[in-house]
Amino acid sequence: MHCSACAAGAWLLGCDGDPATDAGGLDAGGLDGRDAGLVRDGGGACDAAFAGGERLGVAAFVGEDRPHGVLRGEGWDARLYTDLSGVESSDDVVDNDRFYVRTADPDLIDRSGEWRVAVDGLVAAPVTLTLADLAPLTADQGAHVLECSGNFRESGFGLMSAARWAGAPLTRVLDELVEVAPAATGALVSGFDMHSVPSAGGHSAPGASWIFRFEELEETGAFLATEMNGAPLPPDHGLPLRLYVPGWYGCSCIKWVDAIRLVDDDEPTTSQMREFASRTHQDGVPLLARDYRPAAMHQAAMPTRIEKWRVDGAIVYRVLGILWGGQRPTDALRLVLSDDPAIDVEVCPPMTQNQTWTTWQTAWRPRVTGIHTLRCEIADPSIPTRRLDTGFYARLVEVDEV
Ligand SMILES: Nc1nc2c(c(=O)[nH]1)N[C@H]1C(S)=C(S)[C@@H](COP(=O)(O)O)O[C@H]1N2
Ligand SMILES: [Mo]
Repeated sequence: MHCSACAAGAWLLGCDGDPATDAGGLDAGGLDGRDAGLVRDGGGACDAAFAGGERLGVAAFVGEDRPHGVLRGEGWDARLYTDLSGVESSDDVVDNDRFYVRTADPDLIDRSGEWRVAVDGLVAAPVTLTLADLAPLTADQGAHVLECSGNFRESGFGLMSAARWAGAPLTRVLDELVEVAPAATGALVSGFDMHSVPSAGGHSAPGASWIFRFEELEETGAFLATEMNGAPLPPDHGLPLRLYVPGWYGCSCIKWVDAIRLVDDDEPTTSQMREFASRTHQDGVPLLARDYRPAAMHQAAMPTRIEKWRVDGAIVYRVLGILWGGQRPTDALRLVLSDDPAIDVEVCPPMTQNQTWTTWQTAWRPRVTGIHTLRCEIADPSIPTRRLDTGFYARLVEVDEV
């Protein structure tokens, strides 16, 4: 999809009438007839294998039945899953209405007065910050991908989205607006987290806070965000203020931030950190923040859409996907197939950054019909890929013709 129907730039996923998004390939049973017969260009530098071909439809992922794009549930259990099948370029961001939601705007929040962030703990004197205090430090922070550490296959891994953010770097906020005591080694950031409806089965515990060492704030460029895709934060995404930690899982990106406490090395982990310990790859459940590893996303990759094409009289599948997470760009992507030899994918255009996702595609000629498993590997042992190693992002697809 080159989405010429959309106005300039980056709103591809929110573009109404967008054929790829409308195809909803993740949920559709079998091939999507609505796209049959559509001739795509397939003549670009990176999709030359499909030049002159005919796109016959989209092959469905199997076992992914959660609806996309609608907010369901209440409070901590509210979820909106993003349909990732339309991502076609590393520049794509998800518009604010379709960005995934994990925990809806708390019904008990009070935004009637001026929003205040209480800063205390190891400081010369406690201060209260307002949005006006943060404004002079607020700047564009670029596009980033956010993923819930509890992402899962049945949702099409739809607890992941990318957006362009604006905010105030937390390091600068602490340097310029707070008199931090010399004993402090980090900051505990908390957000409003009271909902009248409890989480079913105690699945999510109340209390949203995370502790960051100063070095982590500096290295990640963590910022207090006030804008998402050029608009004020939507209520479900933290209006008026949320933390954003580039490269870390969503559980550390506290929404509705209302307090910051300066702490030292003896600070116990928060309930939120303990709740998410295994999902952020900790050893056991660390009791002290200093024993807690950065909640950084390892390099990951997965297919996001599989199209069936006819090219020169033969059936060829076009596998489109994304790469995200990690600490440095890689070109060592390999697509591992249950019934066919692995494919070394040429990432085109190459991956150049780890902030937001990178798209890739490859041609696949399955030898047999039926349900195939697809998963990605990074053929570079120096790059940590814990979730790829465990098969976390494997997807099943049904091939009806070869
Ligand atoms: N106050 C508060 N902040 C929170 C949460 C929460 O439940 N309460 N959930 C966290 C989790 S687990 C994730 S994945 C992200 C989701 O952000 P989003 O809903 O804007 O996508 O918010 C994080 N911040
Ligand atoms: Mo999450």
